[in-house]
Amino acid sequence: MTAHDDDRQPGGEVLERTRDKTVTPKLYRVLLLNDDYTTMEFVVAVIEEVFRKTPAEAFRLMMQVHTEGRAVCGAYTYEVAETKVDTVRQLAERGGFPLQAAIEGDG
Ligand code: TYC
Repeated sequence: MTAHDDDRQPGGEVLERTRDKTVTPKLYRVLLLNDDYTTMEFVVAVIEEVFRKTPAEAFRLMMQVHTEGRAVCGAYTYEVAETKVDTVRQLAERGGFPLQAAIEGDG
Protein backbone atom coordinates (compact mmCIF):
# COMPACT_ATOMS: atom_id res chain seq x y z
CA MET A 1 0.00 0.00 0.00
CA THR A 2 1.50 3.34 -1.05
CA ALA A 3 0.25 6.86 -0.50
CA HIS A 4 -1.00 6.99 -4.05
CA ASP A 5 -2.93 3.72 -4.06
CA ASP A 6 -6.10 5.66 -3.28
CA ASP A 7 -5.69 7.56 -6.57
CA ARG A 8 -5.91 4.43 -8.69
CA GLN A 9 -9.02 3.97 -10.77
CA PRO A 10 -10.55 0.61 -11.76
CA GLY A 11 -9.37 1.07 -15.36
CA GLY A 12 -5.80 1.67 -14.31
CA GLU A 13 -5.84 5.44 -14.83
CA VAL A 14 -4.50 7.64 -12.05
CA LEU A 15 -6.30 10.77 -10.95
CA GLU A 16 -3.74 13.53 -10.65
CA ARG A 17 -3.94 16.10 -7.91
CA THR A 18 -2.47 19.52 -8.54
CA ARG A 19 -1.60 22.29 -6.11
CA ASP A 20 -1.75 25.95 -7.06
CA LYS A 21 0.33 27.01 -4.06
CA THR A 22 3.57 28.68 -5.19
CA VAL A 23 6.70 28.48 -3.11
CA THR A 24 8.66 31.72 -2.91
CA PRO A 25 12.31 30.98 -2.18
CA LYS A 26 14.03 33.09 0.45
CA LEU A 27 16.40 35.60 -1.14
CA TYR A 28 19.78 36.73 0.13
CA ARG A 29 21.35 40.06 -0.78
CA VAL A 30 24.90 40.12 -2.06
CA LEU A 31 26.84 43.21 -0.97
CA LEU A 32 30.06 44.56 -2.37
CA LEU A 33 32.35 46.13 0.22
CA ASN A 34 34.61 49.13 -0.16
CA ASP A 35 38.38 49.09 0.25
CA ASP A 36 41.17 51.55 -0.51
CA TYR A 37 43.09 49.51 -3.08
CA THR A 38 40.81 47.93 -5.68
CA THR A 39 40.57 50.17 -8.74
CA MET A 40 37.20 51.62 -9.72
CA GLU A 41 37.64 50.18 -13.22
CA PHE A 42 38.09 46.66 -11.82
CA VAL A 43 35.01 46.95 -9.57
CA VAL A 44 32.85 48.14 -12.49
CA ALA A 45 34.03 45.19 -14.59
CA VAL A 46 33.27 42.73 -11.77
CA ILE A 47 29.77 44.15 -11.23
CA GLU A 48 29.02 43.94 -14.95
CA GLU A 49 30.22 40.35 -15.19
CA VAL A 50 29.09 38.81 -11.91
CA PHE A 51 25.86 40.73 -11.33
CA ARG A 52 24.94 41.17 -15.03
CA LYS A 53 24.52 44.95 -14.75
CA THR A 54 24.79 47.49 -17.57
CA PRO A 55 27.94 49.65 -17.58
CA ALA A 56 25.91 52.64 -16.30
CA GLU A 57 24.33 50.66 -13.43
CA ALA A 58 27.67 49.04 -12.60
CA PHE A 59 29.31 52.48 -12.37
CA ARG A 60 26.47 53.76 -10.16
CA LEU A 61 26.79 50.77 -7.81
CA MET A 62 30.60 51.07 -7.68
CA MET A 63 30.26 54.75 -6.68
CA GLN A 64 27.69 53.83 -4.04
CA VAL A 65 30.13 51.31 -2.54
CA HIS A 66 32.94 53.86 -2.76
CA THR A 67 31.00 56.62 -0.98
CA GLU A 68 28.78 54.62 1.41
CA GLY A 69 31.02 51.64 2.13
CA ARG A 70 28.72 49.00 0.67
CA ALA A 71 25.92 48.43 -1.81
CA VAL A 72 23.50 45.64 -2.61
CA CYS A 73 24.35 44.30 -6.07
CA GLY A 74 21.58 41.71 -6.26
CA ALA A 75 19.35 39.22 -4.38
CA TYR A 76 19.47 35.49 -5.05
CA THR A 77 18.73 32.08 -3.56
CA TYR A 78 21.39 31.08 -1.01
CA GLU A 79 23.32 28.80 -3.38
CA VAL A 80 23.47 31.40 -6.14
CA ALA A 81 24.42 34.15 -3.65
CA GLU A 82 27.25 31.96 -2.31
CA THR A 83 28.50 31.37 -5.84
CA LYS A 84 28.47 35.14 -6.60
CA VAL A 85 30.55 35.82 -3.46
CA ASP A 86 32.98 33.08 -4.42
CA THR A 87 33.29 34.33 -8.00
CA VAL A 88 34.06 37.85 -6.73
CA ARG A 89 36.71 36.33 -4.44
CA GLN A 90 38.31 34.42 -7.31
CA LEU A 91 38.32 37.42 -9.68
CA ALA A 92 39.78 39.67 -6.95
CA GLU A 93 42.51 37.14 -6.15
CA ARG A 94 43.37 36.76 -9.82
CA GLY A 95 43.48 40.56 -10.20
CA GLY A 96 45.57 41.02 -7.07
CA PHE A 97 42.94 43.17 -5.33
CA PRO A 98 41.38 42.85 -1.84
CA LEU A 99 37.81 43.36 -3.16
CA GLN A 100 35.25 41.48 -1.06
CA ALA A 101 31.57 40.57 -1.29
CA ALA A 102 29.26 39.38 1.50
CA ILE A 103 25.84 37.79 1.90
CA GLU A 104 23.08 39.48 3.90
CA GLY A 105 19.93 37.64 4.96
CA ASP A 106 16.70 39.17 6.26
CA GLY A 107 18.19 39.36 9.74
N1 TYC B 1 37.57 52.80 -2.96
C1 TYC B 1 38.21 52.32 -4.18
C2 TYC B 1 39.14 53.36 -4.74
O1 TYC B 1 39.09 54.52 -4.35
C3 TYC B 1 37.16 51.94 -5.24
C4 TYC B 1 36.30 50.82 -4.81
C5 TYC B 1 34.92 50.88 -5.07
C6 TYC B 1 36.81 49.69 -4.19
C7 TYC B 1 34.08 49.83 -4.72
C8 TYC B 1 35.99 48.64 -3.81
O2 TYC B 1 33.79 47.66 -3.77
C9 TYC B 1 34.61 48.70 -4.09
N2 TYC B 1 40.00 52.97 -5.68
